[in-house]
Amino acid sequence: MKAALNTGITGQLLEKGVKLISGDLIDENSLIRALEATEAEEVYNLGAQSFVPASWDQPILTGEITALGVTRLLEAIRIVNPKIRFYQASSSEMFGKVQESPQTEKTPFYPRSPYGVAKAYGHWITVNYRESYDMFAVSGILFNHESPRRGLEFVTRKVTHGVACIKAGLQKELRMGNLEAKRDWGFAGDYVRAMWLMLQQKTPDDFVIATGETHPVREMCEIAFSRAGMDYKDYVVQDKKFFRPAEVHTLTGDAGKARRVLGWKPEVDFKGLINMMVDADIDEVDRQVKNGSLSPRK
Ligand code: G4F
Repeated sequence: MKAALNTGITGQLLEKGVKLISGDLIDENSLIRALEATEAEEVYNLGAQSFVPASWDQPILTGEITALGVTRLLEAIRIVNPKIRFYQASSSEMFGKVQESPQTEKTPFYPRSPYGVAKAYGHWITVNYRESYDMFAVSGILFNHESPRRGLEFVTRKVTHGVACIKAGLQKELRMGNLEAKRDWGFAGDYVRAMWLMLQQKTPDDFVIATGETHPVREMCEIAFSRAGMDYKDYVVQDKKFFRPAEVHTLTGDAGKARRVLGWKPEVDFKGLINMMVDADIDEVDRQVKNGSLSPRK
């Protein structure tokens, strides 16, 4: 049985046959009950307070969920069935103020936000349970991964949805933060395949998952607006409100180990990814305008 622990927001686009079970990374007993009810063989922990700016507003909540939540889940596995294979969603945000480039599994962490610090804890507690209890527990150090299902607060989707809204006459401009920040962006579908591969190996290990290409936010805006026949310079406005107290300026991953050991490589390139997201948002906004749930400005 495929089961997803519903720790808050119910996804609108769940695959048929997936059963949602209520639970919370703050509530140990709910995790134990979910593992017992599903007789899970593999657990993928993608649960987190995952929006970096929110982690400065709610650093303690972020630590409770994104850091200690991992220990609660590992403890629940140890109690119910220590043979369960565990995947922890570690993050390139742990590299923060990067100590070398590109970043590999051996690059030291220097997180730049309460979120990054919490993820570093989650990463090391996973390593520690593997070494302390001989559990099959692995971390995927995933660089930014995006798709049309991305939340609207993250930069790629904010831009692609903004493009669709501007094209439909629903808004006139797009207010953004630091356009010079650079990220290594890949397609979430490719990255989920890597997560699954990690749990099918003979021995547990940690892997960087990335494309190895880095692009500035500005270039992402350029591609997204031009897909809809517009020039981003006519619509994008920088606003101090969206700058962060401490920025991660640039991230580039080296997924050489994943390529060698897992046979993994990404199939969607950067431009293909942004175009896919713009096309999906244009279709979705059109549909909402037609059914009256969104109306153009007079
Ligand atoms: O899309 P973002 O909010 O993603 P961020 O902070 O890199 O984190 C994402 O990827 C991580 C993997 O490395 C995950 F662990 C994490 O959970 C999340 O999924 O911002 C990307 C960059 C930043 O440098 C930000 O300053 O875009 C810059 N940016 C510029 N203007 C903006 C904006 N980000 C957002 N969200 N909104 C803006 O208006």
